[in-house]
Amino acid sequence: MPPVDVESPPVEIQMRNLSLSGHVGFDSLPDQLVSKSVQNGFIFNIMCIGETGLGKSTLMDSLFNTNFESSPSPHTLPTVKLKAHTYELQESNVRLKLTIVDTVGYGDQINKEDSFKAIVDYIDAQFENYLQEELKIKRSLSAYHDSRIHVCLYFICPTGHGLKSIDLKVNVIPIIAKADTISKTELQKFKSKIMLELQSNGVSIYEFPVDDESVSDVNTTMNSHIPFAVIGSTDFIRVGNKMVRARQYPWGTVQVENEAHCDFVKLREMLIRTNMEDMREKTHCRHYELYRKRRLEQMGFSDVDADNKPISFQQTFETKRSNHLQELQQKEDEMRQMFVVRVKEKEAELKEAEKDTQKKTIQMTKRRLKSPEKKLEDEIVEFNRRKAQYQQMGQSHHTLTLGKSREKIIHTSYVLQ
Ligand SMILES: Nc1nc2c(ncn2[C@@H]2O[C@H](COP(=O)(O)OP(=O)(O)OP(=O)(O)O)[C@@H](O)[C@H]2O)c(=O)[nH]1
Ligand SMILES: [Mg+2]
Repeated sequence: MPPVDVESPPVEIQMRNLSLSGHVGFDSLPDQLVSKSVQNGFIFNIMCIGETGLGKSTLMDSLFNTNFESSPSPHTLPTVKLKAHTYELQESNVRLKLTIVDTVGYGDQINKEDSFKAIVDYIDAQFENYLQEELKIKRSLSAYHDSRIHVCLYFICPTGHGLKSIDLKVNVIPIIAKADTISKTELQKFKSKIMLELQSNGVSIYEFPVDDESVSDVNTTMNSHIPFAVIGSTDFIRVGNKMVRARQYPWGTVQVENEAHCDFVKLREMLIRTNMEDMREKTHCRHYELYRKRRLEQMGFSDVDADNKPISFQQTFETKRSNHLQELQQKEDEMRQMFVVRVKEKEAELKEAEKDTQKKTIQMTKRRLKSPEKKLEDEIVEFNRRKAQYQQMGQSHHTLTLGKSREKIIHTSYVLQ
């Protein structure tokens, strides 16, 4: 397929304000949007970070006024494990697919750095899954179960000290857990101390938005109450004619939803009733956007070229493709050259070996030839010796015939045989 020409001709765009002379109907768009959203249902994902037994599960039960039936975690895990549970909830006609991610065993390890890494990896993995879905040619984002973390509740122990410098690329809301274990005067000091520590550790926390007029007042007030000091409970007591969540002690009762007792209501108001949609939006438009940008840049994509001129996806792709082909060609050339060198080396080795073999064969043949030659030489020597002896004997025989004893002649002829 020929490349698509991405440069469009300049078009002059004119804007004019017109008034309508009758009802058209597009004023129903917000209603259409609401109806569609309600039909699709909503997704909200909460991550709870906090030490074992800090009241995370109890708070979730209290926030959503249900029983998620979670079981307590062991204290002895070698590493932090992340467990996600998804629940389908319904209130009026609105369906909510809620996922609660628990950091099982958090804070129980000696090496706290590793436990933090598991959390960051989990958060990134959810962003990555979404990105992969988005990059598919055949996307099904409407049916996709979005598991990106919309809010991370960071549970702080009221007796703890020294906050870790967590750098999470999600909306973080710090909360003081089990706030019934801290006195009123201590609590204020503790809150300021935490805010200072978070600031000095460079932890960026989620702030309730103040740009929307309808919620700017309440959100501004609420921002000043962070970190919320909360209490959770699965027990109920009767107050008047109502059953309310409470914790009972020998000296009295704390009510979870009593604003004089703790900030639970403030948290629920901010987290669920006022800013849930803002957290969903910020997750997508801010945190995910940053992740996506970083990942696409890692993959080598960019909106501008080296001269800062806009560059299309297709151009980037073509450049990457030709670079890749060039690299492949270079590798192939290198391999070919290497092959030639290796063949030459082998040839030389073979020649050397051949020479060696030839030498050895000649030596062996020589050795083989040498033995009959030696034999022949020996025989010649022997023959010559005998010949000389015989000649000598001939002479002595002549002498003998001239008068030597018979016995001697016989002896000589014996030697000659
Ligand atoms: N004092 C006090 N105790 C609480 C509060 N919330 C929970 N607890 C108690 O703390 C204990 C642990 O509560 P969980 O909600 O299971 O704590 P968790 O953080 O989910 O614990 P793991 O999941 O095991 O890490 C239980 O005995 C709760 O009753 C609270 O606000 N104040
Ligand atoms: Mg729990």
